[in-house]
Amino acid sequence: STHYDVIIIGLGAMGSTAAYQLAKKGQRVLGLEQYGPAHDLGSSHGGSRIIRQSYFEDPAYVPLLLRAYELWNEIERESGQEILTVTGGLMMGPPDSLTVSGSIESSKQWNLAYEILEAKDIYKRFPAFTPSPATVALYEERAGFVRPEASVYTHLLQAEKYGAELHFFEEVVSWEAHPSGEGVRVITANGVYEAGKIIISAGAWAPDLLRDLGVSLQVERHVQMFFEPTQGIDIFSVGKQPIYIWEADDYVQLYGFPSFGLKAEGAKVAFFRKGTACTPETIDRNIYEDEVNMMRHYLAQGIPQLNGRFLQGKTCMYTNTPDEHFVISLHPEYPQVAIAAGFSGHGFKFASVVGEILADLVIEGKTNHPIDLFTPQRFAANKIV
Ligand code: PYC
Repeated sequence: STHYDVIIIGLGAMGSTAAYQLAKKGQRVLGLEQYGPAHDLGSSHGGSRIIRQSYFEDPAYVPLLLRAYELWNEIERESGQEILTVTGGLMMGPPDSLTVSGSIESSKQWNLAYEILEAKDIYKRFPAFTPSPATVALYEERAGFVRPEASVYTHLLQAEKYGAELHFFEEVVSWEAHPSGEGVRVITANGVYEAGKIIISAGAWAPDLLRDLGVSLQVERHVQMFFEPTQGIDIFSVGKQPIYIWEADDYVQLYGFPSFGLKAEGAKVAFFRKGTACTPETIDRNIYEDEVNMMRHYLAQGIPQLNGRFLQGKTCMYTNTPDEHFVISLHPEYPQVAIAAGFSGHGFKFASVVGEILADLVIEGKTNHPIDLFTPQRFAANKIV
């Protein structure tokens, strides 16, 4: 049987970019995916994901974002496929909201260009928004969106061009790492595979595969909603409408996009966080009127022209860590195992650089990218801070 350098479990956002990076560097790669390429059952579908640099979650993400942009541009050049669209971005909310204050902090720390807009300036420049008088916004010119399905698909195609072997509709039953620190074995529904290293990038399916890691990963159900504008699509078009994260006066966070792609007669909007706990097996894929009405309640306040006909809702999963920071690391016990998990609803924009980091980790055993924030050991019991 073929002996691989690296087996990748899960070919979604992160597995696809890792497969691409590794194959390009000459590694013999086997990628295993339980569904088809760029499927819509996990966390990498719905046409668009926000990308931004003034990162309110933590300034430590900023250098990774700067590299992510470079790599998004690189895969676009290499493939001829458009993945990243820059639209500008508004981080809106009360001045003391994390959305606004955290974005300002990251911008200052990394010297990123930004503007602060008062409520009336927001409305003047971006008339889709009717913010309350207390609202302010950080406007960031380089924010925009990436196309998740196009990213996954393109990285997989390029990985295959560089020689990666990709198996779809092949579910992993179990994996084991040799206690010596060398070699792994993966058992699937179809066979047994051996390799020097393994990457576990299984998204919402990671909690089962990573039980021994000491990190509690909680999967959540979320809904991406598409609404038709009440007075024409023009003010929601790319070029006029930026991406936005809006923390309402009650500190509930929403986010949205200009009109694009799948439901081009409408625009996508969703709640950020506070989904309902689920597993990939139990997630309820139905969309309920009360959740659409909950969104309408916020649209009526802040984006009234988007409060038109409900066009479509699509469920999607977050896989949350307790502190909502990622897990990207070699396994604490097995150095031949790399993990990318718990992206907590804000990972996709990083997929390009996470692929590079995972390739570093399995080839070099380390990376020069700053990933200290993402160690699973931060959750270890009795950790001395
Ligand atoms: O990462 O920008 C983001 C985001 C917004 C909503 C969910 N994730």
